This record gives sequence, structure tokens and C-alpha cells, in this order.
Amino acid sequence: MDHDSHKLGSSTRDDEIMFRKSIITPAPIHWLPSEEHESINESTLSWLMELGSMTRRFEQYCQKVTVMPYQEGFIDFIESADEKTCLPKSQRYWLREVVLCGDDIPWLLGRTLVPEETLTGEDRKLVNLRTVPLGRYLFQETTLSRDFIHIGQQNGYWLRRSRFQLSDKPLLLTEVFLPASPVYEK
Ligand code: VNL
Repeated sequence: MDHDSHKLGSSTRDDEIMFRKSIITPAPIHWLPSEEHESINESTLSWLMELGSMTRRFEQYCQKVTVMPYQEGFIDFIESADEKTCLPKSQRYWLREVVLCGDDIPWLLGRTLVPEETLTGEDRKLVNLRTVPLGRYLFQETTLSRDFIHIGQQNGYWLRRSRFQLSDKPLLLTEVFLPASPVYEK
């Protein structure tokens, strides 16, 4: 008799859920030093360095952009050393992973990590987004600024990592551009 079997699929606390593997594979990421950015073709670079909302940019290339939630919830620690160095230490982090689709075709994998300390006041709304694109919230905020964008490649696909500040409270976004996205169009 497996004594732990009753735990399968059930949660330990009402705000704690069972986590699946990250939507972004653990395959190694090759981060490009900024000197190498000039070797990227102009069109691709304009996507990777997009400063506005990716959702809005995508909307120029399809009829509708939709969010398919993959998983959302609080996690107690960050596994990836890479990500850990980008955020201050926190008791908990809000994790949101989604697939962003253009006309129902997956175009982007999005992973957002938010230290609990960032979720104060109005910014607590970040935990209630569900199918609302994150950008709809972030880019209407006047208190939003971006610290950096890192560009990289994983399994031959482009990705980027951006750290934002909402009223000086950090959050980390990772976006993997899938092959069907207009990023790869020639
Ligand atoms: C979301 C939408 C996330 C678009 C993204 O990157 C993005 C989201 C992290 O709704 O969570 O580019």
C-alpha cells in the first residue's frame, strides 16, 4: 500500500498547486553578449528588442491574439540559478506560464516570475490575469520601467529575458518565440 498515494493531485494548501514542469525546457540557453547583437538580422532584432507590448506587436500580424494559461500559482523557490540571480530573494514567487497564440497558432511561450513583495497594492492584480495578456496590465502602468533585455537562443529558437520594475518592484519575463511566429518570417 502506497501511503502517499492520497496526496497525488491534491494540494497541500488552498493557494498552493501542483506544478508541472516549466513550459520552457531546461535545455541550455546561449545568451548573446551585446557585441553579438549586430550579427542578428535587423528584422529579427527589432522583434527581440521590442520595447512595447509583444501582444500588441503580434496583433499587427493576425486577427486575434489569445492567451492559453499553462500554469499559475505561488512557488517557494526558483530552481534555475540563471533566473535566481535576476530577482531578489523572496519567501514566495508568483509563477505564470502561458502560450500566446496568433489566430490559435502557438507563437510564444511566456514565463513570468514575480516576487511576492512586488504584489502590493494595485499590483496584486497580477495574480488574477488568467487569459488576459500580461502586457495589457503592464503597459498601461505609468510606473513601469525595464532594467534590461537579454537575448538568447535555445534549441535554435530565439528567446529573451526582461526584468521590469513596477514602482521599483521587480518582475522577470522570459519569452520563447516559437517557429510559427512572425519573428521568423522572411
Ligand atoms: C504573457 C503575454 C507573457 C505575452 C508574455 O511574456 C508575453 C502573459 C512573458 O499573458 O503571461 O510576451
